[in-house]
Amino acid sequence: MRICILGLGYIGLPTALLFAAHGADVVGVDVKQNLVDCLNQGTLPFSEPGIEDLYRDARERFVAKTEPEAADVFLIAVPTPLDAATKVSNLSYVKNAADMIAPRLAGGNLVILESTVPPGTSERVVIPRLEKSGVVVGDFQYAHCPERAIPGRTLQEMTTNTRIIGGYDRDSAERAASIYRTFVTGQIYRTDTRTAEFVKLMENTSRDVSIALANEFAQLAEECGINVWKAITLANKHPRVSILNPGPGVGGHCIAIDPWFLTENSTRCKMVSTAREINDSMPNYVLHAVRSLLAGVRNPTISIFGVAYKGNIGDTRESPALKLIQLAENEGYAVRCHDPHVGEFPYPLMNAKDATVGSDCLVVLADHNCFCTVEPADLQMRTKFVVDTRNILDHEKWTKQGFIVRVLGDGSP
Ligand code: SAJ
Repeated sequence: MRICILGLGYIGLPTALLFAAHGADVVGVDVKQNLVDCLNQGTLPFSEPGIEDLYRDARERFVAKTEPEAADVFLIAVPTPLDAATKVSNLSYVKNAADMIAPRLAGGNLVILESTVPPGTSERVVIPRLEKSGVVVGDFQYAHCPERAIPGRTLQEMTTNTRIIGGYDRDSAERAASIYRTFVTGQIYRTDTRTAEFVKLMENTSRDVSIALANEFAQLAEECGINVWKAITLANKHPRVSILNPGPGVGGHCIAIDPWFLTENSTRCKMVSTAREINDSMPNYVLHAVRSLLAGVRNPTISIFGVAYKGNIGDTRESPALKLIQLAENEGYAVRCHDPHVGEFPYPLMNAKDATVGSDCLVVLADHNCFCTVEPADLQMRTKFVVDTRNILDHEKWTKQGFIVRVLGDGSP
């Protein structure tokens, strides 16, 4: 089987390597020439547990190119960004991928869309573009199979998670299922394309709303002088309650974006957009906590630990750190950043010592495990304030070293 995978990002590349390592001949396609060159020379563009070993297993059957080639199966895994100004999905990469496939499409081919899209996109946008080939759907097969793997555990989850396959027709769903079966050990559920598109968006929206609720609880708990972390632990003892963790906001390329895909055509829904607003406002709330600690400190400097959007990964897309840094700089603070997991970031990254020497407040944003073992005695800060937005530090240890520790939602006055 020959598979042509368009988009070699966080989803497309691992998917391509998994197919190749399980016996398919894979052409990975990306418009970025330097990414294609690097991959063909053996350099991976990002790290994920297990991906280097997988790449070694896949290499014989994987080649990267900038143009698609004729294949039995085409798989689209390109980004679907959100237009920040309009909060409407930008489908240009998906359209472009379909347009690139069309001239190579033949009867009997299967096209799979993995990219997350608003409901109806397969029928209204992707299939009509593919049909410009002169081959009509039915003569080629089509399925939407949204990816569900979590960054940091991508390979494991791509293999073991359940998959939803939305087939244009029964044959399309069966064929797509049999292809994923080459490496997926989780259950495979079949449905239609529009339902599959909707299900994917519901999943991420549900998580966004749950996090927003935790963030709202954190703010309410503070107003009541209650520690939200202790309260959540107790509430979660209930057999049917499972509250998530508050934090500095929701980042990443999925949960911070996908809910808008669900509501972009709706005139009446409120909860989804309210949750988005709550989560987007969390950096403001964190800054508020920093500001109350730093009142009276002249020319304050703050040190941000963890600019990745979440713990133990190096991905900074839509990270709450970006907004917090901008807000803090606009407030007149000098901001220094430290993140051992992140390679590239719009602001300079420093080691822990340089980021904290002479600083007035340490703000822990991403819950990297390595931050739990930072020794407060090693830090030479001017003013010993800490804002722990993830409740991950050993607060007793920090307090013993003279730090005033403020945990997001801890109810302290
Ligand atoms: N977060 C909290 N509190 C929590 C959990 C998460 O503040 O209790 C924050 C994280 O710090 C992060 C954001 O939410 O900033 C999102 O992180 P995440 O770990 O919840 O999810 P993602 O964005 O890394 O991956 C999600 C996953 N979706 C679901 O769990 C429903 C993953 O399965 C999807 O494949 C992925 O989106 C995607 O690509 O759509």
